[in-house]
Amino acid sequence: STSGERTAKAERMFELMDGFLKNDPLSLQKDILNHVEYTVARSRFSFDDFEAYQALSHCIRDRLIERWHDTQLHFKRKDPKRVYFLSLEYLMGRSLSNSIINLGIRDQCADALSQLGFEFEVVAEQEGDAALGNGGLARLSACQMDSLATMDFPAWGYGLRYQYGLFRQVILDGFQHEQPDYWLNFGNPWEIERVHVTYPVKFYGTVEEEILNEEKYQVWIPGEMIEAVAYDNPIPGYGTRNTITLRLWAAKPSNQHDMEAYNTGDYIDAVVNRQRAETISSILYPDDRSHQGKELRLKQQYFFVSASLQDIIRRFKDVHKDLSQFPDKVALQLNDTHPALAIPEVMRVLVDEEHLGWNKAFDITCKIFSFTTHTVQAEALEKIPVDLLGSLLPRHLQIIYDINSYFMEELKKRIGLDYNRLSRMSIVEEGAVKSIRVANLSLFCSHTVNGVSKLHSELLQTRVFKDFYELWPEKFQYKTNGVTQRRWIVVSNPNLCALISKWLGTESWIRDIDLLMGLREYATDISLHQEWQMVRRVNKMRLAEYIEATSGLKVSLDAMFDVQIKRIHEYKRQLLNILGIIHRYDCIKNMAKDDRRKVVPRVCIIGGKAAPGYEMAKKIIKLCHAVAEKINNDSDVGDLLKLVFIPDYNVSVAELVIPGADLSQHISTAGHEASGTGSMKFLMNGCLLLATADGSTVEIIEEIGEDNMFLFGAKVHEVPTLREKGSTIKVPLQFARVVRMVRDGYFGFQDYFKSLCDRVEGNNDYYLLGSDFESYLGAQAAADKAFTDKEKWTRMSILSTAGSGRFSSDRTIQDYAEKTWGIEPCRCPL
Ligand code: B1N
Repeated sequence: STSGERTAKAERMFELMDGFLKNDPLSLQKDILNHVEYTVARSRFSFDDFEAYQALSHCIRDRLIERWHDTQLHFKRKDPKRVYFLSLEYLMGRSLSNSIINLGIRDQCADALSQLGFEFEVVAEQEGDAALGNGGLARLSACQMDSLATMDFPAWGYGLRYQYGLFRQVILDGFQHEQPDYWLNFGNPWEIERVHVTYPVKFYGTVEEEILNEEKYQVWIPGEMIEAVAYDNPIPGYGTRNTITLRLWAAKPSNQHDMEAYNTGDYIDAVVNRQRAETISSILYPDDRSHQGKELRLKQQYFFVSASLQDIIRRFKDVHKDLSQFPDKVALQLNDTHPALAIPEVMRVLVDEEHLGWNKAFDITCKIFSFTTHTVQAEALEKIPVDLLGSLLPRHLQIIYDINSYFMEELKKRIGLDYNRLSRMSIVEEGAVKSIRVANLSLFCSHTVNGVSKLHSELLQTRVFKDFYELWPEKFQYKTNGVTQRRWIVVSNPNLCALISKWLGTESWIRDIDLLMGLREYATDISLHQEWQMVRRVNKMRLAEYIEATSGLKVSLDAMFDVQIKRIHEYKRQLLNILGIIHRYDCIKNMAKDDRRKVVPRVCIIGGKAAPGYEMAKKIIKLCHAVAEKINNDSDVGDLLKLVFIPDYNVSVAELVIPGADLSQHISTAGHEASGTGSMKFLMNGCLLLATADGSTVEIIEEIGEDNMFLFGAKVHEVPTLREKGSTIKVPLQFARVVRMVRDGYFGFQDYFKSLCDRVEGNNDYYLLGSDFESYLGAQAAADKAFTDKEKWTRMSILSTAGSGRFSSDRTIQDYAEKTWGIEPCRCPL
């Protein structure tokens, strides 16, 4: 049929469908009931909150699909340069509220539900978290997808569809236990299975030489083939029709390769073997930062990279013939080194399959990749053992060696035969276990590299990648992370959202975050103060109810809610926080009764997961519980001090806790937190920060001023000297005292906590808890004092929100689009 006929046919069908879905409450109700009947298949008038959630989600999904189709069609017509964001992790959390808000139909949905006898909040809470990631890096990916969609950028996210997300944390007797998160149990309305979008992904085998038209080519004869199936997750923008795609790959056994097995072998065994293919995408690795050179992890990385690139190249070739135009149309963003196998994979396709010639292929490769690193320490950089890579991906290993020879030649031209430096910079690390330095590969083959905060980027230039920076300074950029105000204010703090809009006289700040600055004008306005305090109090109430429901502990709303929520790591120093709490407890105990009236009451809240194999982190969790047990049951203390560990910290828990926090702690040893994004979420919500000058907090200080937060601790440049001094540093007596209390078994579990105590004393105190302790207590005292001055506190709180604009992921994405990817918005017409 001609294209004219096709258009006519499409128009006829569209008419038949009665146009787009409608968003008035009545239409929504009809659609909800429709889904109750036909999708959820419940008897019409008896469905519960969860089924209402399912039905409403499907209604929203239908609406997303409409917009998503239009967006994809629009992108296809306009054919702009696209960005492909490659990340092994996305922490999406819940989708319902977020989608409804971005579609701009929150009130209509709430009306529709209430007329059916349901409450919107309750229904939304039925949804489980999509936790396909570990922590900050993964949540950053999710925030950036929201910004890419909202700002109309032609972008795709690619990742893996793990069947098991990040483990659930269960606390038994104060110890962390991990339980599998089989999150797809109840179905997932937010994805669309694309049974026809599949690609074969090859592994193992050998490389052979082949001669074609008198040219030599390398041909990879794979030993195993696994099918990648696409699952599309539509990501709606706010205040725009644009809805982009997060495409996640699942592994399925391939139908092609094992006919032999069926014919000759045991049928049952053959099927069982086939099924094993699915393990590739079955589980998310729960360690952030430590890499172990596991084969499955490497398989996951290549699996997702190979499928994504086949998809990207197919899309390009649908329109263009000549791959030399690839860099004009495609930007590939490496989210840390996890997807770095994309580099040799692009080379392999261009050289072995497209026969482009090495130089031309390498030129194209270097023009399309950009690389973000989220790591601070050299030790945390990924390495792939050469043996492992050679067996799993023999051709890729060859290509990496070829890239390295070329790299070494180039280097020698620049620095001569400085062998120390050459071996430091080499992509191949010799040594007991010969391995590939993935960061060096990524650096050499990307046109730009960036850290995730100003401080972090400087550290990259002066420490981790110093050698590279000296030779290619123009490659280095810095980007400051950001978080999306749609999720972290509009969804999670609706009352504050309404208040901000009221005082600014507009909702435009939801798309244009700089407008938040307008709040500064009212920072001393008494009526704003009253409304602000009211909103904060309601949020605290919500949090207090949650605490009571999860831990049985009743907390006073007049106390300062002091929160530290993030992954448990020694460098993040949850231990410093706990030792500080012990000190506070000790002081209260030793006070005369009369003096206790002067104590500012606190509810200390700690939450976070420890990697299953990270023993020290697990001990910190146990210590927190042991200390809580003691304090919370001490009648001398009462409401003056409570300690709560919130179990199973995740995105939804964060949405509840952050708006209810008065004070939040970001207390990593200076130079260890690449950025930190939790601080930004608290800041947006008007929570004051108690922090060290590390990662993003350095820039937060620039925005809101040092006097608007509680800063303490050694600065980055002081850390090395302090470490050298080691046990000769005088640690405050209070510090020695609280560590001794733990050592002496004051909180029980004396043997178990011994190694934890050893870790913070003398030369072992690598993260400098001892030397920062006094200054930490000073900052805590300053926070207490400020809290007693309600007006001052409220002003600081308003100024925090007002100063949070720079930490929106909209700003981050604008930066990437202009300075790294070279892409422009492509807005789908309404
Ligand atoms: O990335 C965040 C930063 O805000 C944090 O400071 C940083 O610690 C975090 C291997 C990681 N760095 N590295 C990881 C995650 C998973 C994994 O398998 C490493 N995460 C960070 C966003 O920039």
